[in-house]
Amino acid sequence: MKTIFSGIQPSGTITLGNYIGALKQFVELQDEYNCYFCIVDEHALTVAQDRLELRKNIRSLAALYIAVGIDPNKATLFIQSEVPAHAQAGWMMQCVAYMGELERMTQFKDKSSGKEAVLAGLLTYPPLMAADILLYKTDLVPVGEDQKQHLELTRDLAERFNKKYNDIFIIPEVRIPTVGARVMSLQEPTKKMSKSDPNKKAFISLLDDPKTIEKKIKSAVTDSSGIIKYDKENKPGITNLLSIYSILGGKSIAEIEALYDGKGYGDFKAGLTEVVINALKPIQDRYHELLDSTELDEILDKGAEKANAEANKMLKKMENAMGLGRKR
Ligand code: ATP
Ligand code: LTN
Repeated sequence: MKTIFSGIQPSGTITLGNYIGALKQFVELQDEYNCYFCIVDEHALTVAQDRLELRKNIRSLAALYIAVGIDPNKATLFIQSEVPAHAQAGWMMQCVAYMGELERMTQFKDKSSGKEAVLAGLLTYPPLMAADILLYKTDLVPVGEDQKQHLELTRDLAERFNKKYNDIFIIPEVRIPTVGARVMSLQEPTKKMSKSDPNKKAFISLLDDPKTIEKKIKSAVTDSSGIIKYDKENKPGITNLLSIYSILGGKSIAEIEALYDGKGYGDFKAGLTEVVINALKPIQDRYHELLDSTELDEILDKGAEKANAEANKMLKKMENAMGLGRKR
């Protein structure tokens, strides 16, 4: 069985973007692959966090992974900081990466632009991500479109390490979904939907209640033509809503266009609201059952144990390759 690794930051409640771009594919892949799914809490430290909020978000994300359908008997779910090999290997990968290539990452440029104080970790984040992936001999990394550049860097770093030190890493492939790889902001449909967007109307969180979902969809930015048609260039708002409708409602874009032919945005938005609420209802029910359960702790304990065992093997190989410590 081939191995999959992917991670999500506990930097807020996950959005429809994270669900459609990442989580939904995880669920589909868990039968065919040996999967590691990680709550990358160390990555979340790259921007300011409130410690109580972070703790809450970590647990909430763990419950959501299970609530959307990750089966702990098939996949290994764990928290990054509970597997120290990640931080250790992350440091080693920082010593393989060049400043120039880190400064070229668009996520770094986006998140640092206009900020007075930028944490060093925001720049050195991709080598930690490379470590996450490489520790598990990962073959495939399912992510949304925005992570493609980080994956390319991971491959470069792995190849550089293999050449410079010892040929120990598998070079991972990226897997981007064919539809929904980039769900856009409801307020600025040319920007990706992001859970840390300060404007809460820009995203639908997986835990939003029906009233909130209705309000957010009502206020979603569209255009003035009044026609429900897929057109990325000229109608980015409607196009984004159509994609969400299609993926969550299980209808093709053409079917939805036909359904709302001659109708206005009001009808379309009401239909979409119903689709989103219905898709999220079972997830939210399961989430609330899990959140304070000991079942969730047991899943995370077991996950950390398995991940530690696997990651430590590769960490030893990395230390030996680089000449760290003593030979053991
Ligand atoms: P943040 O706002 O804190 O940067 P984020 O919402 O961008 O967070 P991440 O934790 O960085 O989310 O990403 C988790 C996964 O979700 C990644 O695989 C990422 O590619 C995917 N993803 C994030 N946003 C979107 C989006 N708008 N559309 C599709 N996939 C997305
Ligand atoms: N960088 C990713 C989160 C992330 C990740 C990973 C994704 C950290 N480590 C390893 C896949 C594999 C993000 O910001 N979405």
